[in-house]
Amino acid sequence: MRLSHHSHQTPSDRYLRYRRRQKGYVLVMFALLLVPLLMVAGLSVDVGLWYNRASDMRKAADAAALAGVVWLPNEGAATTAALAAAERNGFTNSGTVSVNVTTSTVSSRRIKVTITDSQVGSFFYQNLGGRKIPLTRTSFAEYVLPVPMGSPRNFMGTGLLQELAGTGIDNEELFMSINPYCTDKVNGDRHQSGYSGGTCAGSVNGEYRPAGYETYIEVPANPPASIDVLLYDPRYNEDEYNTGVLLSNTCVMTYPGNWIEVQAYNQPRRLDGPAQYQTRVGGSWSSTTTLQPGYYWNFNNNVRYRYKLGVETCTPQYQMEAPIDDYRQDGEEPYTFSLYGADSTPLNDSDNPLICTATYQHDTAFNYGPYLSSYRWNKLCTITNPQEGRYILRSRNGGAITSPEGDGSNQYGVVARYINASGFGLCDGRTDATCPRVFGKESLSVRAASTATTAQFFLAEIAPEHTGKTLRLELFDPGEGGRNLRILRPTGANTWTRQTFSWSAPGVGSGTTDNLPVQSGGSDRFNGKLLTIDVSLSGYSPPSNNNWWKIEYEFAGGGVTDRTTWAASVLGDPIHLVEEF
Ligand SMILES: [Ca+2]
Ligand SMILES: [Ca+2]
Ligand SMILES: [Ca+2]
Ligand SMILES: [Ca+2]
Repeated sequence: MRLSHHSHQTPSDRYLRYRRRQKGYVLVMFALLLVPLLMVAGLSVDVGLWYNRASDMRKAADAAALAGVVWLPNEGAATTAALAAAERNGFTNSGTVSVNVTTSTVSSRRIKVTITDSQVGSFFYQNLGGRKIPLTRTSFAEYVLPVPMGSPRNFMGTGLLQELAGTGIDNEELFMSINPYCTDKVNGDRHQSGYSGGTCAGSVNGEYRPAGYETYIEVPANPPASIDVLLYDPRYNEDEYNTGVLLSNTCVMTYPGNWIEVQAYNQPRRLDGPAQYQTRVGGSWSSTTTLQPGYYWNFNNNVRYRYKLGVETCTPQYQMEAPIDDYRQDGEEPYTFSLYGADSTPLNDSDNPLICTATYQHDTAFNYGPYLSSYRWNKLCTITNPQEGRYILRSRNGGAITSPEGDGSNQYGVVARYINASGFGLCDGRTDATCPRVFGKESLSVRAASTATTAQFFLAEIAPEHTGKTLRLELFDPGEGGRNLRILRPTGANTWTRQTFSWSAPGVGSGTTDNLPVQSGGSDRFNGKLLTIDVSLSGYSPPSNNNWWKIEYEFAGGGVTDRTTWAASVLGDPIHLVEEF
């Protein structure tokens, strides 16, 4: 009996035959698909290569944009720095690669870097008839500068001098100010008080800054001349200074000239200069009096006079110039002012070269005035051949306990004046592009002093590129003796309006308002306290000719006075990549 072939097959045999058929099929299919498979594999390698190349280009463009943007608005320097950064990351303008740097028309602080490689290579695609492909990557970066504070002009802290000097500029009614090291922090100096809780007593002030406060002198492009850096009363001294407005001149004159005797009665004489004058009494001449120049109608033969011929020695009498410093206790603290140059690392303020430094003792002589109706001026130094960029003025107290321990506040001011300027050489950066602006860098220690019941002070410059962000103000120890505090935003060249803000102060409270009372139950709410104010800049669009915000104090009566430290910042990274512009 012949069994069918199939009847002898086991399941295992069938499987093996099936596998043989399949193996052949796979081999055929593999052969058929080999070329497309290789193409796909090759393409995926190419895509990987292109991806890596694009990623490298992106990183280089980002790095170049970030490196270049800090140099704006100096486009030449920005381009140089951006190209150097691109080169460090492997991309230079050569062969098929181009690196292109342009600036924004929207903001002077934005940059665009485009890196293009027109011939990105291929391993497989090209061999199969494809071409090399072009790749382009673009990065945008923005540099948000520290918020300028305190002044839009080339001076800050001149207090009450402007109107005295007849400049036509309203008094600032604001002095820059640094308290002696031992003055209790509760008196308003956030970063130069050594202690909190007493006169060099209590706890160490953890916010003390050994370098002091920083003021920028911002030199514009193509400055027309060297710049004198002038300090108004930098020394700490409560003495009146006995110069100022000339009241009279008491002169001692030497008279070697001959006496002229009058020979007749009622002889008119014209005296062309001061003259000594005597009358005859009996056989001798009387004591001497002085006659001023002018007509004398009734000389007679009992008088004689003579003109001076020698040098006139005069003792001028001046109006005493009132001090601007405040004392509770005389500590004769020295104060040091140091000026650092603009340099090639604008992001790093710690490496700028020292140009000049001076330490003022309580009795250091003034050496520059009269200027702006005051003799209380010292010239720190002259910036010769100034460069575009920000110079840094650091000012600080002695930084050590004095004996006796100084307790008060040292008021001062700063002017940056072109040496060839006419008149007082004052200017406003809002209307004068050549004005070397003087302003506080992020933090400003001041003494407000106004005779008005309500007074406004320049607080901070908030440029339009901050739109959509949050302005943070920190006011330390604001408003003792006052009634209300307000923040004003610009609405025109010389107009402002109240801004609603949210506020908080530890141990005091928080809220939202456009008019913040600084008193509560007869006591000062913010004495020794840090008041933090946040302002939404959503939709912020300042007038083109005025980006300056103000702070307004309303006092119940008398003048506005406040020793305080302000800070302003826009929340967010100072330098960052942006989507586009
Ligand atoms: Ca206080
Ligand atoms: Ca630097
Ligand atoms: Ca002073
Ligand atoms: Ca205060």
